[in-house]
Amino acid sequence: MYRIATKMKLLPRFETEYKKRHDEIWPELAALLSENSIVDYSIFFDETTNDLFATLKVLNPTLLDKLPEQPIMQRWWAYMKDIMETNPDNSPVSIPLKEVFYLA
Ligand code: RM4
Repeated sequence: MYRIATKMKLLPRFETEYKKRHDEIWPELAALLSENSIVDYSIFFDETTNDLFATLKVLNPTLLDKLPEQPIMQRWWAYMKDIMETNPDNSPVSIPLKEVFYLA
């Protein structure tokens, strides 16, 4: 089991819309994430900076390598790009965070 944390950035004034889209997450995207061994996936919002803090657990990290090329993932990123900071391939700008403390 691997734990991963990343930071993404929401564009200003889209908190409600971002939450709405995730409240209505596509069942096929949720299934894709599960199939790729992602569990306990949360995203928190920092309203002072517009940072999104994502934390998730992965049972098999090698599965993550192929996730960006999956058509559902590509469609989701294209759908989300109007409200997040994104890379030229539509993936969200995602900064990996280093763990400095863990208490099981
Ligand atoms: C986020 C972002 C991530 C995706 C989650 C479900 O806004 O697009 O890449 O894994 O949604």
